[in-house]
Amino acid sequence: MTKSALQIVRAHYVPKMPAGLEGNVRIEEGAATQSVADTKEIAKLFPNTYGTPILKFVPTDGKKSADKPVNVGVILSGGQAPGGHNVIAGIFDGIKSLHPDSKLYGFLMGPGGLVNHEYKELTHKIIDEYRNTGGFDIIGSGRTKLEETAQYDKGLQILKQLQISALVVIGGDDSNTNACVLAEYYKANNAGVQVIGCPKTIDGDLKNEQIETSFGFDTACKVYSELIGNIQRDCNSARKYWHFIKVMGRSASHIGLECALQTHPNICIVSEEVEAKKQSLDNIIDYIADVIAKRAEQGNNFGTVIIPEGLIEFIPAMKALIAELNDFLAHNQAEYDMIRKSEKRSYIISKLSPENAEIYASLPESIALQLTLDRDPHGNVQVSLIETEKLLAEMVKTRLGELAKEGKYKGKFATITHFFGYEGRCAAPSNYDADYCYSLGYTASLLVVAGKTGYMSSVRNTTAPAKEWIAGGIPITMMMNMERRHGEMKPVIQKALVRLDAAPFKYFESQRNKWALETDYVYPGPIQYFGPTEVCDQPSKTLQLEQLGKIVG
Ligand code: FBP
Repeated sequence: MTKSALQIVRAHYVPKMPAGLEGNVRIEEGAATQSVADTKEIAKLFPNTYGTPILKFVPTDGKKSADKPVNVGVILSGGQAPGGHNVIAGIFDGIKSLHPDSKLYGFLMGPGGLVNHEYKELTHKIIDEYRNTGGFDIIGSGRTKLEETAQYDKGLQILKQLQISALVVIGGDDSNTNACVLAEYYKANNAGVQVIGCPKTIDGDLKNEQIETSFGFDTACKVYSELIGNIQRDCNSARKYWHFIKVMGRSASHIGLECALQTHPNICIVSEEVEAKKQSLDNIIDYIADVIAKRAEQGNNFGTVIIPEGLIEFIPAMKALIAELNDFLAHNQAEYDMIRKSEKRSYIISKLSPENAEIYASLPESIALQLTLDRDPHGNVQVSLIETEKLLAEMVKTRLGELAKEGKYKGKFATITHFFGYEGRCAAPSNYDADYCYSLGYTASLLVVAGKTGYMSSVRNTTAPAKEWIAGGIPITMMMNMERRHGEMKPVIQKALVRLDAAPFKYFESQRNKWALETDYVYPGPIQYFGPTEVCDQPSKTLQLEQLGKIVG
């Protein structure tokens, strides 16, 4: 494999770790825990793994070792996120440092690899090839949902065959939900296999009191912010385009908000605010058109609009429509697939309630069809395939035309649309993600050796220097609630949406009118891997505001 100069040098980067993980550790246990909501239902569904305490690893004297080798399996699940390879390197180094004969097996292409018995042993040589690199290609990833006992039993066969006593699932909220269900099943059946989760997703929506951030968010946002900054410098140079930029984040707007904090665009829509204020699509269009008209009055016929990928599902009327579509398609997908493309739209209209049928009928043909595309295996609309940026640009153009007729807008409006998602998911991890991921993996290995199951690896205090980070384990049931999926109520990890009362949004809110009219762009430039710590090691602005209450760098 030909390597870039950066890859060759970066392979030697030694991730910074919490001081507590460098020597021997002991476990400090907190009090019994409860799920965030629906405690009775969750406790009943997870009788063997519910309510366990929060764990913290603290340094202790003595030699760091395990009595016997441990064989561990690892799965990468869901969308790629920078740093996954370092989580695996951390698990590998962790189990090897505790016993040199320990083995790590990677299941290929996601949870499906476990069920289909597709795996490979990860050796020193393989791990060294992938240290500090982006991507999930070391073993591949997939979105198979583990939800049938037949799958768990099939998985158990290979785990037994390879004498694997613990499985680490690296994934987002849905995949960690799977991990928890699997942990419960194996415990209930005395299978002798522990299951540990690791918080991954660029979307940043797997976080709570104990999990500060999901890995990959930091790097992905830095990549998008570099690109947005470059676009802003271009549009401030040519002064002739409005750029409508959709950024990934299937549900929550954390990515859009973080990019706004890093780049100061003229407009950033936050889905959670749209929902809270019960805004309609027309309200959003009016807001964007108003800013454009005001900038035009100053002679500035250019600007940037950041749009979160999940916006459409947060507009209350659209949300109701999508919910009905989800339920309908969950039960009638086969029939829908048989309908000819030209008749799909009228077929759907005939099946919806009158209110939703009217909204559906009012959408442009392309967007209407995009709303009925195949759901992912978890029953979610694939919002990355819905071209919201084009929809908004089109609708704003029409609105500006109306304003011009009323004599309220005199300007030129030319748009360019962008979608940034896949560009950032496999970038070489920033120092933050390289360090955080390695520590998460190493911590997972300690949870395994401590015999724990149904826990998520956690590393906290990450706005402090890495030496002061705190490693531990959080019971996954603690993060769960009941939600409607595929037309049924299911236990799932609660998604962390943008909180409108929390510091990142509050800061954005205090600045956005200024950013709208002044051209106050920030150009963050590319991620730096070598150089002064204030350039290379800064955590995301979201994390700085959440943990420290201010932006420090
Ligand atoms: P995860 O939640 O699995 O981490 O994936 C998040 C994400 O990157 C979203 O931002 C995006 O909507 C989705 O994956 C795209 O999915 P796919 O990779 O299947 O196209």
